[in-house]
Amino acid sequence: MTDLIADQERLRQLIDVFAQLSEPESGPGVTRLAYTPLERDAHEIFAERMSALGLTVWADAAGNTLAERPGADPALHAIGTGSHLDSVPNAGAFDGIVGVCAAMEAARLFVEHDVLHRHPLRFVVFAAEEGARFGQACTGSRIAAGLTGASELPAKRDADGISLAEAMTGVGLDPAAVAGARWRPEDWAAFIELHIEQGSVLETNGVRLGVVDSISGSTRLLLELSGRATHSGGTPMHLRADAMTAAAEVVLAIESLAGADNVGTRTTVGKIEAEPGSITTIAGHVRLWVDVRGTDAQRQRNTTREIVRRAANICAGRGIGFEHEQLADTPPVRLPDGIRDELAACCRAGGIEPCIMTSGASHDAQQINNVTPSGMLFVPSKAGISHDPAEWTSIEDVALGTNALSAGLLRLDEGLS
Ligand code: HGY
Ligand code: MN
Ligand code: MN
Repeated sequence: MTDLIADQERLRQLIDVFAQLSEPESGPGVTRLAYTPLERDAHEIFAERMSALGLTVWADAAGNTLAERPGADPALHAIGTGSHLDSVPNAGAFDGIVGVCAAMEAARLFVEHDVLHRHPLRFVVFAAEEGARFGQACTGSRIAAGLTGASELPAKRDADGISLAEAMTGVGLDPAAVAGARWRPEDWAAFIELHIEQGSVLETNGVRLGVVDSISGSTRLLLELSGRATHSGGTPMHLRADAMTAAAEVVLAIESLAGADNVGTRTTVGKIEAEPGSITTIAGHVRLWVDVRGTDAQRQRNTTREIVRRAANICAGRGIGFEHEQLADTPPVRLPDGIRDELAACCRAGGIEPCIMTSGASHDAQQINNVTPSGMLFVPSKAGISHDPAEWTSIEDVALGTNALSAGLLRLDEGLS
């Protein structure tokens, strides 16, 4: 790794600045959802700090914020790095934030040390990476990659019925203009992202840096089960159309489809809503949100199909109505060996043999890899916890990841034409 050493105290302060931006009265941890004023405030902090370093800063119609430091050879295409600043509800303070803070620290080091680089370097904050609010993950980077267009934005709605398009308009963006936010492959040479692992492989193996060679795909479903709401005391057991007990059987069937072999297919029902939600009324309507992850595209599709088939059969057997909607679908991706090997060499140059690994979580780099060759660096997550206030990574590991990131940018700058 170059002699550019990240400043741990600066990183700690920056992480704390973003961690303060959380919805009031939203409970423990950080809640800064996609396309909310708080997410825009976080992008504004990034923009101000990058402008203060003398970088050119702009935001696109998707709400992605980019900062560029020109290279010595303007004919060369940009090398980018970055991540996201939105969170799931009651999140930790590191998911996405670490990649943005590391990019900001790398930019600062390059400016303060007057580092020369040939390619333009772009530091990026993607909007709306989390799928928690609208079901679709990575909206900002999917728009940049041309995978999500303006026509899809009005249909995706949050729990309050607000559409993606309305939420974007509500924070001053123009959803109708997102085609203009699409990245042109010819403008880019590579993209790399630093992220917390959100699993426990690094910690379990005592390795402080990971290099990602593949990223799991994810499919998200909404299942609607319709029974009959009626009195819980007056209705004998054999005369019920109980949507809740049907849902319980469906949830366990979904879990069983991930299989004991755990080779990379993971199924989760993390959210359930029952109506009318009264202790003395049998549930007449239940909604389940399903998350299917897979490292094998065919198996991910088969698992999703089988979930729908099993759920329909269970409901039919119980006299319960069944409908389903696919909310999102992203295939797994294998990241290019060339970028992977360059990042691994950076880790080794810094004295660390990295763990070459799969990401169970989805990431912006997964989408951006459709535009330009992309790679990822991981730093450990304590006890593998993420999407929870207990999510934590040591500032020493954040700094180590930042050093690998800045070295990676300069190594790619040297090696790419
Ligand atoms: O859900 C995910 O995999 C990521 O945290 N967006
Ligand atoms: Mn993330
Ligand atoms: Mn996340």
